[in-house]
Amino acid sequence: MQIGIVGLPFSGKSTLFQTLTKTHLDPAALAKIESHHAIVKVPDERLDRLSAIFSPKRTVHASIEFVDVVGLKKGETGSTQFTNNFLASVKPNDALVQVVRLFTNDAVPHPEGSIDPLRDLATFETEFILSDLTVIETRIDRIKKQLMKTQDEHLKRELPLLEKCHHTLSAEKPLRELTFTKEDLQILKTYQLLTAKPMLVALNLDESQRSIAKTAVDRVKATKSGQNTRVVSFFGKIELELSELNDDDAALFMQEYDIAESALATIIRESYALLGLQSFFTVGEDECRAWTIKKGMTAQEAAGAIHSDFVSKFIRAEVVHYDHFIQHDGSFAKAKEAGHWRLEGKEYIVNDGDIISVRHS
Ligand SMILES: Nc1nc2c(ncn2[C@@H]2O[C@H](COP(=O)(O)OP(=O)(O)OP(=O)(O)O)[C@@H](O)[C@H]2O)c(=O)[nH]1
Ligand SMILES: [Mg+2]
Repeated sequence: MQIGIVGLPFSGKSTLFQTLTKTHLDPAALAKIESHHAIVKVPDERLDRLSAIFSPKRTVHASIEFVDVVGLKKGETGSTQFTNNFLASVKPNDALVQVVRLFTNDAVPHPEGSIDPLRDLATFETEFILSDLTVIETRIDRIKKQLMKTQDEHLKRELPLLEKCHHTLSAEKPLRELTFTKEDLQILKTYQLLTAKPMLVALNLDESQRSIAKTAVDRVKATKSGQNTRVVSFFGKIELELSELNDDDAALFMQEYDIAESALATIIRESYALLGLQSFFTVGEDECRAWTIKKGMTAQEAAGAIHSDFVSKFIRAEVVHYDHFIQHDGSFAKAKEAGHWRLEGKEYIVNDGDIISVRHS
């Protein structure tokens, strides 16, 4: 799972990237033209607790890759230029975090000359819609030509889908506002359409703007519809300081600044929700581990996340939910006695927090 951090120049992308990934980029690295990648452990208190119970040799958290997407340039007219290079680096991401600037800082002026989050969001939307329109129009032309030669069933199914997308984009709406079937998504995936990517809008505020945070979030939310967009706010500068502290100092710091949850935790949680992800666990003396899967996956598909061989060799899954396991003192025997230990088949839909052991041939 890869999440791209995008936003106008000087909006705080690299600040957020360093906060999330707890990496430090020196000025030379920041000035580089390639995007920065880092893999982040997904914090999960449940896994920490399981690990305390089993004392395994290894504890493995789920992970997400974040990318600080660079490449937006200032054009000759002074406005930001969305180069093909930049758009190409956005494409491989599964979801986007768009950093939008609300903080003021005279040392780094906003590239458009003023703070206006709705305008900045609209700028991105327009550019991404234009890029998707080009991809879709080219594809529609090609399909129409091919259909004059052959009556390919697959192409016949694809055409109305692309026409539906074209219609939406022509009305200046992003594709993430549409609902697609699983099959549609499979077809669209190959085109890596920018406006189809789930998006988390992250408003970057100054510590002194605390009182306007909620209004700012609500104002952006009012312009966004659909389940594939979420909006949060964060305090870029102090969050970066927070991420550099050890756990004890961080707790004190959060108390002092009245921060309920770190940006890292908020953004990972929201990204999980946006991407329809959830975790299940495997436990034992060797390893306690959290695995990331899509919501709605069956036990057989989930087993495939552990090992691709498990899909064909799957027999049954032993399942106890984390909550039941903890309620029964972290004992499988007690959970079983209370009727919370189940043997499930291939079609069982896995729940967030299930502890699973796969029986396979
Ligand atoms: N006052 C204030 N300054 C911030 C905040 N977030 C970032 N900055 C400053 O703004 C400048 C740009 O931040 P970056 O994180 O490098 O922004 P960026 O979006 O990666 O910028 P480019 O990669 O150049 O497009 C830096 O000098 C930061 O210290 C914030 O929340 N408050
Ligand atoms: Mg940067």
